Amino acid sequence: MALELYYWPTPNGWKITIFLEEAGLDYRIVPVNIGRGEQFEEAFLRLSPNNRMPVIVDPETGASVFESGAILVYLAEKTGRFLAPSGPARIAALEWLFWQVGGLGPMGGQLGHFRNYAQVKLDYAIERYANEYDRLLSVLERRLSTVPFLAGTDYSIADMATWPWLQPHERLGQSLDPYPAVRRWFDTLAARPGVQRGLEAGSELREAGGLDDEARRVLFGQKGRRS
Ligand SMILES: N[C@@H](CCC(=O)N[C@@H](CS)C(=O)NCC(=O)O)C(=O)O
Repeated sequence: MALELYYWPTPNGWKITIFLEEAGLDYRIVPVNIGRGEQFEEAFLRLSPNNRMPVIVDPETGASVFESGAILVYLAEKTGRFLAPSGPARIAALEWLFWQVGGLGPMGGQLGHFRNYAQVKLDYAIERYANEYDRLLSVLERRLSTVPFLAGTDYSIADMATWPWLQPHERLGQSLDPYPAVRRWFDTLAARPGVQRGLEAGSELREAGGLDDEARRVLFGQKGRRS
């Protein structure tokens, strides 16, 4: 039976479509239009107490999992792929997975907000998050100068979690030019058919459901639910 993926095509969503495509799992996208505020609906809150996508529901086990890092671990354990079962490679994958979820994702998200969406341009905020995103790129550079993938020798869920937050680096006003090892790793992943399919998954949803004025108010406005 197909896994259900509650999803909208954004970096946090792509982490999961990339895994599902790489592993060749059968899944069905349930769109959660975050531009229109569907993440705040009561039925969704029962699956995702933090009102955010992605979420998966596995009809085979009845499990419902929110938070992209937890979903990736769940899927890796379900399939026995992209996460070592024990030992140093597993710990390394989890280190970099948590690094992404706790650092690169939120910093990239804030940078995107202040650079591309905020109704008031705040130079201080843009500079703060740009510096932090850049610092995290230099952390990646040190790691990827010594190993081909974040967990070491093998491609893992840590790479799948991190790549989607580098994919929009140009839109975030950042360059990979100072980081040759990051660039090599970025291009290696970008060339993988599974990554390309993950990035494409549900892209038609975005075109069909761009942000209208009300959605912008909810997500980004001063009086919206997130202000
Ligand atoms: N820590 C969460 C973050 C998820 C997240 O921020 N999702 C965004 C889209 S990329 C979302 O649902 N946003 C809706 C909102 O901000 O109200 C995870 O890794 O799953």
